[in-house]
Amino acid sequence: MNKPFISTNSRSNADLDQRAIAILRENEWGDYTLPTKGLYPYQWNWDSMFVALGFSEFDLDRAWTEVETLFQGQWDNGMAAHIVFRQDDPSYFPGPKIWGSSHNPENPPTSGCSQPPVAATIVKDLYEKNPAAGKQRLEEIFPKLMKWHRWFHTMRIISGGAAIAVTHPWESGRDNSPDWDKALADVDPTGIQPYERKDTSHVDPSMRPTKFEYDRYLKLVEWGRERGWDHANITREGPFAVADPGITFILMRADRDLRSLALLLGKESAAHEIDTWLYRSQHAANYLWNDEIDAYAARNLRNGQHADGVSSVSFLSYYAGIAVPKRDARLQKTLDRILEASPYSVPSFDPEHPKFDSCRYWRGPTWAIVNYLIARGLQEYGFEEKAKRIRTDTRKMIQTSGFFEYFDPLTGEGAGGNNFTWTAAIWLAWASPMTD
Ligand code: 9WN
Repeated sequence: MNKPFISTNSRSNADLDQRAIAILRENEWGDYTLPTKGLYPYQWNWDSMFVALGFSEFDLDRAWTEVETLFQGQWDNGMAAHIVFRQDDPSYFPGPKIWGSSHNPENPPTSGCSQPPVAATIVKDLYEKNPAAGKQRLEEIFPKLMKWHRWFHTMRIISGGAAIAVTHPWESGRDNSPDWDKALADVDPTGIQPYERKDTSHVDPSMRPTKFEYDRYLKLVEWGRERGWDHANITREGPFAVADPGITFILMRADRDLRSLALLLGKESAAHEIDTWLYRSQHAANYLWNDEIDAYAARNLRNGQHADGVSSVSFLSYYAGIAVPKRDARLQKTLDRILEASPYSVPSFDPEHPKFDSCRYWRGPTWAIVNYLIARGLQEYGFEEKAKRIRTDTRKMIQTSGFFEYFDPLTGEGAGGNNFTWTAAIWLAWASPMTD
């Protein structure tokens, strides 16, 4: 079991650069990369895209390959799944049999839901690093990205709406965030098959989701499987559909980047189609804004109820390209308050909220990947000091604790899995002084 630690002699930055490269290499599994050995033995969607960003610092060809292998699991309906299973590994639960998603026998089996679509933005980054080397690969990946974004805009929207729904907390990538608490409590887990968790044998259970949550995660998987993973039906009628500021903002940004790639490739009609998606952005942001907490917040699509706490993804509005002056003044105050309360920002959940838990996964800990996205948006909107603060915090956490999955925002202590690929990737691409 991984024990969190604070190292007493922090290593030099050059050592950390080398160690980060070694972690990417050690977690490589042929043409794809594991989030970390033991805890996560498959290819995860947004992990792989951050991994590609990390690889692009020293092996651009390998970075493109990571993107390409993820899309080997793409469904005919366009979905790029949250996990691609290439073998059945007993060290992770739930594996391919439980998901039961035989979407296309020619492709590797996958899970039945998706994950935050950072891919188009990262593909644009890879292309810009070396346009000549990337042009052909961009041509090939572009239609796949288009198909995936279209899937979100058709399968994860409830009629008349614009914000993107998640139909499983795993789809959000922020599994046990308090954002899902109320909607998840409405899921009745009666009748689920007995199961044995594997995650708690790798990581201290106090850092992981609870049994209450896992029962409901499993119920949602069984519900989807029994309906043959009919995504439109699951979004419309399933037991759980919550508009997610994380995916909504990440997709908005990815749509903008995909649009510029479309124009670069001379694909005018694709650019027009993307315009129709972007046209609804402001509407989606309005829907998510919660006046009571001065932040964007998740919203249960079954009853319109807002989450009542601030998650770090609220601050992805800048990354998404959403700016509403009056609202932003309030959002900035919220961010100031949270930065003030957490020495190692940005906590995944408001440290002044009663549900905050500094160690438990997405209920408080700071995640390097989310920091990178938030700071990227803040920087683009001229909030340079805050972007710098977030980057410095990320650097400090890695320097003192190592390449952990996530960090305690109050102490900087590392938690969850160790030798974590996306933390190493973010170090290489953004947090290391080498990138100054
Ligand atoms: C379920 C791999 C994934 C990340 C998610 C993170 C966690 C899985 C789990 O690990 O989720 O998808 O079993 O806990 O929440 O964001 O992609 O690193």
